[in-house]
Amino acid sequence: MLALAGAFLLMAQYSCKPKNAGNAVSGDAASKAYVAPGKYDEFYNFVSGGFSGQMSVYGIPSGRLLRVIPVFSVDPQSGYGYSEETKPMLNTSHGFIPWDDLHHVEMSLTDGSPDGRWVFGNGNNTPRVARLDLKTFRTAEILELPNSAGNHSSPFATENTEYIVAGTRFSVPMDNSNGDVPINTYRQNFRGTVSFIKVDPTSGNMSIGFQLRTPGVNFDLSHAGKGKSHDWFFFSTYNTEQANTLLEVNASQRDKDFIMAVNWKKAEDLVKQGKGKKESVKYAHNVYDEKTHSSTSKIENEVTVLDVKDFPDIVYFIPCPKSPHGCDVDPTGEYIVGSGKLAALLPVFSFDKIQKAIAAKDFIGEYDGIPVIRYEAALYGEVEKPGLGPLHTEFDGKGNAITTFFVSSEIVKWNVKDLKIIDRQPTYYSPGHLCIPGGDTKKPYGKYVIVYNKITKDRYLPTGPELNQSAQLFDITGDKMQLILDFPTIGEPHYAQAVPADLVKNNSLRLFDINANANPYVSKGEKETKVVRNGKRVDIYITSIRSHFTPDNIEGIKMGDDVYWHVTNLEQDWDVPHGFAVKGAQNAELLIMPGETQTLKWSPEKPGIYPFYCTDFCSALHQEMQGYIRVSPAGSNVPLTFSTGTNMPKDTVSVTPMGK
Ligand code: RUQ
Ligand code: CUA
Repeated sequence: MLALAGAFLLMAQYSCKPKNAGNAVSGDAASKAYVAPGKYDEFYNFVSGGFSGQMSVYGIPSGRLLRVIPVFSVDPQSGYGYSEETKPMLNTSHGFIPWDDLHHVEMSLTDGSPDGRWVFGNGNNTPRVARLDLKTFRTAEILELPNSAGNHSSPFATENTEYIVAGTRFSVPMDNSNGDVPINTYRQNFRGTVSFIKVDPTSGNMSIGFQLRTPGVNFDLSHAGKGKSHDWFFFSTYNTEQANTLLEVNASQRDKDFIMAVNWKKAEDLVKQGKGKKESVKYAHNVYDEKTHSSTSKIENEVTVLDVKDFPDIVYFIPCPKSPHGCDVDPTGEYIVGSGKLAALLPVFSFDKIQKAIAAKDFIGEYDGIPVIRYEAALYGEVEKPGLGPLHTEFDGKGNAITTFFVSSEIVKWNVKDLKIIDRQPTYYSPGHLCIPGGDTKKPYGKYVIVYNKITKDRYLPTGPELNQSAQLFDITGDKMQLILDFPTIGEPHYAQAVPADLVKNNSLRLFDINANANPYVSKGEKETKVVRNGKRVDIYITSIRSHFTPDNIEGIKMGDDVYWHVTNLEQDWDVPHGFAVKGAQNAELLIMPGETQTLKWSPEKPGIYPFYCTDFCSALHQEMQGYIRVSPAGSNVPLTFSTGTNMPKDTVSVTPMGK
């Protein structure tokens, strides 16, 4: 066992380089990935940014980067997390947090298929789940999760997005207990949590429906059941040893960890019957309002908890070899694939057999009060000699599965029914997640698989000690998977999902109606602009339109003032943002969309003249789009004035003719 763990580590460091790495692309590959200039891609690909905390959007098959959407990390480019309107999005029970680690994306589902409305992402470090609105490609909501640490097994949707589900990676003492305990009292004091987040079917608004309190294991990944297994949820677990130190050795002791099967319908019923306990906790709920272009953050203080040891008929453990990572359910809902990182085979469990085993109480015992089903009783079969270090599996909609193998650097296609291997292709190098469009849904679109590699090594021109991570696109329409494109990615991509472009592109919002702008600091035209002093607070209501600001000359600001620039973009044309920046501002720029108002706070640190300008090249006279603000000493009697086009120079300037 230890030898295998050692090999895993070794190969992760010196990842084996497949043979013929250079010439794996055959003749017609380029035409398959080629999307002519001006033509649209076939699929949107939503890709997690890992430690960048963002989500990026690519076109498939071209691999073109379309957008980076800020989610958990501040974004100076758009002002997200810097503007007064967006700061509350990053509030938590720990205060303002400008960063997180986003691993998994999940698109909202209707009847088990993506509906193109929202995409969810997890914050791993300070446990949070975000909902992005695909009308605006913006983060619309962020919900913090109490009783959690390392929100990794998250966010995964039930078939109609009834719930977004999140399992804690770290088990920890619960928030309402004294956490000041010796670390080696793990087994007494540390517990796990799975959160069921309710999603309002119309607005998408999230709230924690309930949490399950579980034994103190690590949850890694999960997937909801589908079709016949609709009522169930499956989670991979590791560290069932409940070790608290040197996990690479101590959490690899047991021959099998568990897949945890949860009957969430039954849990929901129990909660409806009032069986849950209310616990007092603290977590932030942040919502962005499209009408005011502003977010609010509210601290919630209660959660309903169901302890699974009091209700053993909602949770079962299924032994699964060697630290399973991915936990993937096939389109029919019958087959559940557990990918043991250190296992030499790939177990496929049968939902029907699991149900029979539960009915027959075919258990080998209990783990922390939870029944453990006999492995063979739940097992459909094993894929033999699939590769080394299986991580994740997706489905092609034709009865096949494709699995990534981190250690042997390959993807392997196998048939779900007969468990026979059909094809294997090298990837460059060490693939983590993979994405087939719709590949974890009821109706995969198939056609491509995109593989997200952890190591790029010699694939691109070197850029110092760090190379971007990389995606590889394969055509999977034939028997053999064919590599057709490599493209670098942002941050570290973990999971990604892809959907046909039409599902999203026709709903995309193009501008905000200025008449519907409900931001309290809007100026709906240049006539409404003004500068208002209230003690040491100065509010500047300013507009931008090609190619000037109103006002663009402001005087009478004094040292010690806090200045709030409320910039309204009066444009009503698609794709004409204006930017705003003022010298010495210690936050970032604003990038204001057509019809929108955004606010930048500025506290000048010395008297003088401060230019401000538009940062987004908006017209031929963009470079003329600028202004000045004058800051005077604290006691000065310079009156507050503001104007555009009237504060003319005291002197004129002209070219003095030669010889005069
Ligand atoms: S993980 S590379 Cu954080 Cu989804 Cu498997
Ligand atoms: Cu507005 Cu440049």
